[in-house]
Amino acid sequence: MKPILLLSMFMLSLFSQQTHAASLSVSDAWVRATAPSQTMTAGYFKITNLSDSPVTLTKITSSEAMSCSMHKSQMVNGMNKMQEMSSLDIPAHQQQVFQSGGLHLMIMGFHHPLKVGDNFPLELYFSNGEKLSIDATIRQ
Ligand SMILES: [Cu+2]
Repeated sequence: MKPILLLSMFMLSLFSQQTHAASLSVSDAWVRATAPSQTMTAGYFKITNLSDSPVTLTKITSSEAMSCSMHKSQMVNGMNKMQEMSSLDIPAHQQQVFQSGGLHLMIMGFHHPLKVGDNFPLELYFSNGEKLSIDATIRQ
């Protein structure tokens, strides 16, 4: 094999190691669009812990809103109740799904009405020091 080819393969393997170094991945992130007078909305996504250790999601923020809090909807005595969660554990090689009727992100104090098709930036902070910046799609 020619040295130049070996070198480029080495560089390629270095690159792919780096892109897979993050132990967490977020997919299918979206936020519900709002009417002009609406003051809160919800966000949903799937989060996967690709690592061999449990990781805790400790905080979510957005540059476009005053507050983002993690909530869990539960049926209590036939009534739908929301409970605020200060953090969320993600076991090793497991996924947590934020979806309608379960875990969700409650977003309050956004600066503009959220329009379908726009993006909504979110920052997720984790107990292992990792931080993920994502763009959620705004949908109806
Ligand atoms: Cu809620």
